[in-house]
Amino acid sequence: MAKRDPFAPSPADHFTFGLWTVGNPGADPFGGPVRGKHSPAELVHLLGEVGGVYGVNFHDNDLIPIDATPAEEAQIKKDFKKALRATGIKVPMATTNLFSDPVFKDGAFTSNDAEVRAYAVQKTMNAMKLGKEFGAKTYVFWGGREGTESDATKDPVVATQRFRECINFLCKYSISEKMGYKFAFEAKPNEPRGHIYMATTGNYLGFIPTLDHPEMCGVNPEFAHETMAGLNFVHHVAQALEAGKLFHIDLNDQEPGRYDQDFRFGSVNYKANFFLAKLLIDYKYKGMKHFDSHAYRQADYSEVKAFAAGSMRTWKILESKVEKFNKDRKIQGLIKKINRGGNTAPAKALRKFSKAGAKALLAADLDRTKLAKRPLPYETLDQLTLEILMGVR
Ligand code: GLT
Ligand code: MN
Ligand code: MN
Repeated sequence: MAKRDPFAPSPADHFTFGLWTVGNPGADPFGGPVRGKHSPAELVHLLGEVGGVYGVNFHDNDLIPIDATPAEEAQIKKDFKKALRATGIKVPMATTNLFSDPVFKDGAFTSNDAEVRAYAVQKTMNAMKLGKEFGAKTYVFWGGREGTESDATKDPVVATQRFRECINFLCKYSISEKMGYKFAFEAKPNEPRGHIYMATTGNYLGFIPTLDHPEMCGVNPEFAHETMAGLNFVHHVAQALEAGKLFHIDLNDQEPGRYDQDFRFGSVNYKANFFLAKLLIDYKYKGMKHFDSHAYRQADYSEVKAFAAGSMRTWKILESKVEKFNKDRKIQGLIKKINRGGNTAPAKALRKFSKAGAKALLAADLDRTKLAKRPLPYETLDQLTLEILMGVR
């Protein structure tokens, strides 16, 4: 019997792709499409052929072109449903395209034109209905056009208030229609706007508590987005996770300081993606792992399949490395050693404030010279991590 591939993905891994990811035709700002366009149903079959995929996500207009006739819409939905049935692939997430059409050239929910804002909300309401038709539970908001090139053009405080007004309305719409959506906000520092308002996941974590329904709102961080700005993505995800707000995640890769690359997951930053996998595994993240990336412009559709398979395989490989790291006695011994001092009286006093505890803490003998001399074997710890990643340990 052939040996089971330990890195083979399965639907239980909750890997998902977007119609816009595997269906990306390879256009960029300097050149047109290089791959022929596939229909939504064809893309579902492509994912079915890759194997192990749990779900496919879409923007309203990935599925139904913005100017489709009712007859065309009905046919597309019928074909898409048939492909989903044939492959067993689900639709866990949906979103709205609030960035491609010229109407959104100055933003959607933050546009200076109140009727453009109303149109953006109307388009989202229709897209939420479309998502529900296919069983989507998470609704993503990526405000790619919500920003400015020049701050002479828009008041940033007013923009935040407009954004809030639209989201509050849509939360209430989901509730009143019993849609049961969870909203997940996706930050990005720039591209396509010169400056996007909600630049980081942390911006959204600050914004969510100001909403009327914070309980149904969380975040959808994307690896490439914090990385573009030279920030540590893992730390952003950790803060969201700790706050119970990690509703969805976009996995891909990116070199800092470059254009929005959306490379295959794990293709650039092995180490950062290892620590991301470790974070999600250690803290038992149960949501979807969405690969928001596209194949190189040189790829044909057989290479697109290799790209999709590679994304999932890389996660599974990193998963096995996390297991190795967590079982490594030397590493775990060092981790135990560096997290020290927890059973001492001052540390205990710190855990819960009391007047007596504060008094005890003030009186505690904490010798800073001695504390500073305690060893921190971080060089060793990092080298051991590298050796696991390189497969020599
Ligand atoms: C677009 C963007 C992504 C978002 C998608 C959802 S659209 O491709 O670059 O990061 O997740 O709107
Ligand atoms: Mn991106
Ligand atoms: Mn994304």
